[in-house]
Amino acid sequence: MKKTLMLGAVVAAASLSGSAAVIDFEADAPGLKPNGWSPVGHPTVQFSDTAGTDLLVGNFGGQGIGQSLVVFDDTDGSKLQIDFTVPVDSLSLWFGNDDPGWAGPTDLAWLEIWNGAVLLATVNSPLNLDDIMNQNIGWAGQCFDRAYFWYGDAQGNPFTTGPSGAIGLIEIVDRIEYVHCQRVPEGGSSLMLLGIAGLGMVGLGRRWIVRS
Ligand SMILES: [Ca+2]
Ligand SMILES: [Ca+2]
Ligand SMILES: [Ca+2]
Repeated sequence: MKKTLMLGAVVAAASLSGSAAVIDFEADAPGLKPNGWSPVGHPTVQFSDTAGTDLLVGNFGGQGIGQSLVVFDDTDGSKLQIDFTVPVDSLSLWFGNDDPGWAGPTDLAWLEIWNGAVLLATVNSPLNLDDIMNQNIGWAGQCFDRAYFWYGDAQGNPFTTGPSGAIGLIEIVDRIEYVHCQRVPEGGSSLMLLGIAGLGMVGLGRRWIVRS
């Protein structure tokens, strides 16, 4: 019970201050995870595999940073779906398993940002193809409640195995940082500010009129 209360306090503090929370998977039991799974200490974040139920926490050496989250497998076109039950306005994550034996120079890491049914942004990053987790990708700007991360070709198609000999690259992510959206000031402070600004403009207008 005490632990639950403490977690609640940490989450509330993060939402109020806007400080970044970090998911590093070190406190999570290794093994398969169901879709909709939340890591220890982050009850407002839910991970899902968009094809099948193949999320797994484990230690993959330099492909992660200690324990990391993997989206298997290399043939089903999986993306990692991240849902935020409390909206965020900033997200970044580190990615690994950029194995040069299974990817080429035109392949990219992709990140899509959604708020409800609205696609806010699509960003991508080249892979440095050294099979080491030493790159990250992210986006910040306005509140959102869902993101997708995946490895794909230059057009964003996720990897599958097909007759063309398409390759597979399994997503491994770690050090996921997010910031809850800042709360709107209470008590109509925004309206008051608008009102003050409006009065100022009226004042300027009057001065103009007097001078002319
Ligand atoms: Ca980790
Ligand atoms: Ca999958
Ligand atoms: Ca790398």
